[in-house]
Amino acid sequence: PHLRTYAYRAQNHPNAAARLLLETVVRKKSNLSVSVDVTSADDFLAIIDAVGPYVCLIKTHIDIIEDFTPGLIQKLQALSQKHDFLIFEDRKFADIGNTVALQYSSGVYKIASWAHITNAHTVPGPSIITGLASVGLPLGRGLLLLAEMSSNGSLATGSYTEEAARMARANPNFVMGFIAQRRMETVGLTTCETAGEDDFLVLAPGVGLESKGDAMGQQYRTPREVILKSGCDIIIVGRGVYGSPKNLDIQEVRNQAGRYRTAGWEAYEERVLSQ
Ligand code: UP6
Repeated sequence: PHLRTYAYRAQNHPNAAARLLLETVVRKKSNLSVSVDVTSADDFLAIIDAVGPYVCLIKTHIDIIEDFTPGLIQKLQALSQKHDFLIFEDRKFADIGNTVALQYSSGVYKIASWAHITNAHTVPGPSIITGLASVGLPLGRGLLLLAEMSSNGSLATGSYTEEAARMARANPNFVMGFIAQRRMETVGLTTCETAGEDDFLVLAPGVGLESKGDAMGQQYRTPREVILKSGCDIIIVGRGVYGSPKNLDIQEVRNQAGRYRTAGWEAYEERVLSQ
């Protein structure tokens, strides 16, 4: 699927949130998702307003905001309308089906009511998908499975990654793709199986143009390595765009978002043309 255009894939995807995301990518010529990992609501909104024109998707960790109020979600949704992007809450669910259904629908954050996309670890097994789908599928939401992680020493490798790929293939209506570092179509297939027609989007974190990593095990690759060489679909960039939240320079945030958007899009065009 990654050899096809985003526009073609938008027309054929079985998941509603994936279709919306691919349509947004095409409209905005952007495969950039900015991860807004700051703890103040004002900084959160200022960064999103600045990068909004350059992104297809804003990724949140809503539980790190110190001064969260439900009004923040209304402001986030207003920015999503203003700038035409989707919202991905990077919740990384990891419990039994009944518990994740409650965590997804209820509590302070009511994630399912505003996040088009969320994600889950596969460690509990397929029942985590059943639990989340019971809430998200009727709302037209999409789920990403964490098949790999960008951090050094990650245990999500080998047969764990293969099982994640199989779990997605068994649930292609709600599972729209993966958090991973490469394509997953052929991962975990037995020798007599061939890759099906399923189109799973691969969203890749661990992307930076300058730095190779941080002091806590994060590892970065360039947009070109991620999109062109590894065949991923969306680059997720956090600190590469906004630097240190301690000295936010909004004009610089805007410039960096533009720079990552261009790098991601040129790598995609090169990928499509190379076929
Ligand atoms: N993230 C990773 N690696 C993964 C999965 N998720 O970095 O395998 C998330 C982090 C963070 C963002 O939780 O929100 O992506 C990366 O931020 P950074 O670009 O500032 O390193």
